[in-house]
Amino acid sequence: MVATTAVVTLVSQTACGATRDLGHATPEPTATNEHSRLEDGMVTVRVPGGDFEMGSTDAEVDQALQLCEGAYGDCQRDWFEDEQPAHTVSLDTFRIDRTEVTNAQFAAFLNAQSEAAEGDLTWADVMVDLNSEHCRIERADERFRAEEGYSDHPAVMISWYGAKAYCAWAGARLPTEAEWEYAARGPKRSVYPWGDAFEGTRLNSCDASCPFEDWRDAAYDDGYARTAPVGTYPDGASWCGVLDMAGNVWEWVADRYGADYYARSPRRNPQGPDSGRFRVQRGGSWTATLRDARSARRHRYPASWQDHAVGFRCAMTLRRELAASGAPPSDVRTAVP
Ligand SMILES: [Ca+2]
Ligand SMILES: [Ca+2]
Repeated sequence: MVATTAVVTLVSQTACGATRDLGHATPEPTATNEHSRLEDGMVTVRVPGGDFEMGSTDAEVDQALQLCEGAYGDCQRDWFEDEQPAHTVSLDTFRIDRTEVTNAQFAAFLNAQSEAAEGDLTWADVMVDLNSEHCRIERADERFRAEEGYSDHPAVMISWYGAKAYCAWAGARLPTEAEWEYAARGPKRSVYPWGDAFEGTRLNSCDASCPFEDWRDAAYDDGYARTAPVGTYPDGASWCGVLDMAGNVWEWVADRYGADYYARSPRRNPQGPDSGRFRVQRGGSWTATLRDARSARRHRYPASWQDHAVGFRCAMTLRRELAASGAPPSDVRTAVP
């Protein structure tokens, strides 16, 4: 394990939402920094805290249903009703990874672990299914490495436990469900990270080349039948420059899934229900289409699930917020500025 936590190097400065015209309502520009995390080289983006309406209104659920009916037929309104009620959430400033975690990064994490056994399983087996044909991390000479040509593709076949352990190793944590949605939609609540209309060239979804004939969208060619290298679609950036929030791979977040949680969620920094065997994923993937790429869409699997369309990214608490939370001074000193 790496003892140093959250030490970052300043690599560039941009104005949040000010460097690109996405054709949708962009919040007032707020100064932000992009940092490269020492532990894994991941670029993180500062997301300024604030209030936003999380989830979907009745009208937005109706729109989601119409969208689904138009694309597929036979859709049900209750598929989207766990996005209700829309409710105000107040978030502290945080950092989130600009892209999904890659095979090369996850392989480096595995190489840093000791090989403690968990019954018949190694610790690596608990985190990632290396035997799956979909897993592009291989083992050679007692080392883990990305398969040739897949270093910069998102890591998949990772359980929620693997995602959580990776983020801890990197001096970070999984984003909460509220943080994820805020980083994707912003205070103006766009339907997709780039705006309110689906555009199949701004993400890697189940396009014309997708192997799933029953639901692929032949209207678009996004260039990838399966996963794409992270950051392939800069035009799909969210309001604060976060990439791949729609498509490529679904992303584990920290929260347990609660279909009715939005009705009782605390306003400030909600963390999800205290119990429940499912954890949430967000954002759709290369196996999914416009229905699942909506940034309010919620998906869930058991925490041990390992899937060819599910990966993750990490988030980080800032020093100022840690100090306000009453964290030990040692934690605060090593947090991100
Ligand atoms: Ca695709
Ligand atoms: Ca994604």
